[in-house]
Amino acid sequence: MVRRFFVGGNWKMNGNKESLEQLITTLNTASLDDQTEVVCAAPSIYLDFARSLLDPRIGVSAQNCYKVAKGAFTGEISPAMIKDSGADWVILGHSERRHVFGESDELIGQKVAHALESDLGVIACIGETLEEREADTTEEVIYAQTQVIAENVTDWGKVVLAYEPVWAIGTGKTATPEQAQEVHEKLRAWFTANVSDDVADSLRIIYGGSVTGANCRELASQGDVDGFLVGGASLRPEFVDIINARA
Ligand code: G2H
Repeated sequence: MVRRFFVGGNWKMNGNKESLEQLITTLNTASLDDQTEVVCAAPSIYLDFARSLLDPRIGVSAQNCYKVAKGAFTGEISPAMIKDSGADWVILGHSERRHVFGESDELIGQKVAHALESDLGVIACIGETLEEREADTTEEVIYAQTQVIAENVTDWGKVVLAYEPVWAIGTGKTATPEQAQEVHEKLRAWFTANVSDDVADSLRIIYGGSVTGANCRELASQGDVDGFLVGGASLRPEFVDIINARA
C-alpha cells in the first residue's frame, strides 16, 4: 500500500501572533507537494488563530490534551475543545510530556483512547533515551510504549506513530537514515506480529528528532520512513523543503 507522506510541524511553546502569522503566510504562499499531508501543532492558545489563518489544506493539531471531556482540571484542555477550535489532531506521548511533565505510559494510553473516541487524529510519540539506547534496550522500550498505545487504539486509520529518539530531539544529533529505517522496520514487524498485517502495512511511522531541510531527503528516501515530526525547523522557512522532501 502507498502510505501518504505526513509532515507535522510541532511549534512547541514558541511564537506569538506576529511571528506565527509570518510563518503561516510563508506556508500558505509556498508551493507544497500535494502528495504530503501537512499538519501544524500550535500552542493551545493559538489553535483558533492558526486554524483561521492557515490554508485549509494544512491541518491543525494540539500538542497535548487531557483524558476526559470536561470538568475540574485546571489548566487542561479536552479533545472536545480542540475539535471546537477547528483542529483535527493532537500530539500525545511526546518525550517532553513524558520526561519534563512525568506522563506515564498509562496516562498516555488513556489520553489516546479518549482523543480517538472524540474523533481527533492522534500523532502518538515513542522513543528511547540515550541511556536506554546505550544499554541496548531500544527495542524493549519502544515496543512497551507502543503496546500501551495499541491497547487503546480503536481506529488505526486515525493514528500516526512518531518515532522520536530522545537523544535526537532538539540536540542537532539526528538519527542516521539507517538508524531511523532500522527502528521503523522493526516497529512495522511488531505491528505484523501484534496487531495485523493490514495495520503494519498502512500505518504511517514518521521520524522526529532534529530533522532539517538539509537531512530530510535522505531520511525520506528510507522505505519505512513515512514522514516527519519537526520541531525547531518547523518554525523556519526550511519547513517547506521538509514538506517537499519526497517531491
Ligand atoms: C522532536 C522534534 C519535534 P526537533 O521533539 O517533535 O523536535 O525537531 O526540534 O528535534
